[in-house]
Amino acid sequence: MQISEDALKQAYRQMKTIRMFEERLHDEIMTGEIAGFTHLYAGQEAVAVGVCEHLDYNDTIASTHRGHGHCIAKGCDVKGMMLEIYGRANGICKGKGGSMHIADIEKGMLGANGIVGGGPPIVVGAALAAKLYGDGRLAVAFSGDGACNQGTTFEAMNLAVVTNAPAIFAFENNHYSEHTGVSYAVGSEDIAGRAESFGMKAWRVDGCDFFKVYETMGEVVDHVRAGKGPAAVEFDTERFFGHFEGDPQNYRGEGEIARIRKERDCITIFREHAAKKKLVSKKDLDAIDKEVSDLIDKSVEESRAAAPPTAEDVLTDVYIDYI
Ligand SMILES: Cc1ncc(C[n+]2csc(CCOP(=O)(O)OP(=O)(O)O)c2C)c(N)n1
Repeated sequence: MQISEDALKQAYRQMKTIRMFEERLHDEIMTGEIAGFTHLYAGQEAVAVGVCEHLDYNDTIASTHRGHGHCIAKGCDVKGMMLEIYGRANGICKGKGGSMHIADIEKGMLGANGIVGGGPPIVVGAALAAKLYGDGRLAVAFSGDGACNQGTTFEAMNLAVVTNAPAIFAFENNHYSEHTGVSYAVGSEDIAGRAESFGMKAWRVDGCDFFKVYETMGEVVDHVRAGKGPAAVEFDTERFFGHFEGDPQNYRGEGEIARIRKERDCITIFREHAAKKKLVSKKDLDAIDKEVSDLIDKSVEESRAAAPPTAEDVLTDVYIDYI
């Protein structure tokens, strides 16, 4: 696998930013200062980063209700995101989207989405536009194991195949849809196999290992950019927090969270692999931790001090013009 030391450091920086952003949010939400629903992505960082490291600035992604990781991995401004989650007027969506609806069209981040299964149709539209313009862009839909059961996802996969659209369906199988286990909710449990049955090539990979995700995504992106049609990847991953903040997680097995945090933490796996193969020094990784921690501290400080939108602001940005 070809990846430079700088690119590895950047990938680690992104994963660590997602982790610290979310751990901090987990604490800050308890203060009552943040309104609305928040779904944390922590545990799944290797997927967002391993996918987005292969994307160009002009490629597009669509996210889910668990969108912070995808936004950060696609290059959205971290302070702007924190301001947004605090509902501030200078947030990335002027404080009107909150945690679940962060979008940054400039960065190719077409939006987090409160509608489960909402991303795949959007991404097929973006992929078809890219095909029409012939500009070589591709589009990625992140979806959960729950979203793989939605009719919108089936229709999107079928349309992508029949139109040979440059779309990638990235299924993050974290084993739960809200509080329902995948063994109960997903018939056959073979999500990649479902995608294959629509006529596209599909891969399965351990989503907790950045190196495996990165390597697999290299093949997937090459396949799609070469015009060989859409593709799907099923990532076996883990959700460290509850479905939403405040979820008591009674449905999880005894010791399950402690076990996945010990054995399946993508940050630990990254550090161990980097040390074993002598890819990046511990000193450099520790320096990144410090840099990210300072950024998160500042973003929370600024968000607390910033002003919310005014009553008049409610009437602006109701519609937007994409052209
Ligand atoms: C169309 C629709 N149906 C139901 C819901 C309620 N809902 C919100 S999140 C969720 C579970 C999604 O599970 P999954 O796709 O596996 O994503 P994860 O939460 O595991 O990241 C459901 C059913 C919704 N938001 N939209």
